Amino acid sequence: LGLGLGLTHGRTSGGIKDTFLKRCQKFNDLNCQNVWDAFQRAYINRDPCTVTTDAYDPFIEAVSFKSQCNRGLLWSKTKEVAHSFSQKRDCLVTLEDTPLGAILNDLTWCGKQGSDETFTSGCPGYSACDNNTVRSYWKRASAAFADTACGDVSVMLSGSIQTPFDPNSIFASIEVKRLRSPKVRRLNVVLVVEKNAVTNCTNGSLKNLQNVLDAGIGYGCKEVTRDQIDKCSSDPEIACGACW
Ligand code: ZNA
Repeated sequence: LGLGLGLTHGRTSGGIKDTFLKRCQKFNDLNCQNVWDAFQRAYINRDPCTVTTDAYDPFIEAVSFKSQCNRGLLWSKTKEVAHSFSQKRDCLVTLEDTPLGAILNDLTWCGKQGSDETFTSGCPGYSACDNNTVRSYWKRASAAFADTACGDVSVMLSGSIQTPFDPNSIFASIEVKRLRSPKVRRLNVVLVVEKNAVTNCTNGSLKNLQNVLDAGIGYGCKEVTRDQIDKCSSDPEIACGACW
């Protein structure tokens, strides 16, 4: 029994810590051991359904942001296309292109009461409980990212669903509320339309988006095909301003 548990421990916590440190070290200005310690303190020895967004404050502070004037790209239900664009072009930057997002993207983690380990399996699902270890993290990191946005902000939303501006999304419930005029001048919606598109920029949920925007923030919406986005991703000769 002792041997079995010891082995599991070595594999699980060693695995995520290694990944975390490797990703962290790509950002030269970070003290990654301190960053890992601050991260762990948020959820270690806690029930994985009782981790609040505030628990990550020390970690967020340990990893500061550069402000993203005119380059901030938010996304909701468009993770793959948003990252395929932002990873190839410098003109737009998502949370996952910054340390806070890059270090934890696609990882699952949680703690357990009475244990000092980090687990990567057996964690509650993303929507299993409110104060979920992973979702609280993305809420907190998204808030920090939205706070650094300024000038023109872009958001990629999906034209393949009936409600591109989903009130339950982190984009709607957290990020939009933190965009404030006059620091943020304008929000440009890129509505990604593929062959299976079910809606366009006249969508009712997008009216709701305009209505909740802070007064003074301009609004625009463009329907852009996936092909157009891919073409701009792969052709650096096309100026970003001419992509859509
Ligand atoms: N990198 C991430 O994994 C991640 C990033 C997860 C959640 C949020 N974010 C931030 S907030 C990101 O940088 C965007 O700017 C914002 C997107 O959040 P959203 O508006 O809630 O968008 P979404 O597409 O509904 O969810 C975002 C991601 O969360 C998804 O791609 C999944 O990885 C995850 N997710 C959402 N709902 C579930 C889920 N995973 C499992 N089960 C779910 N029900």
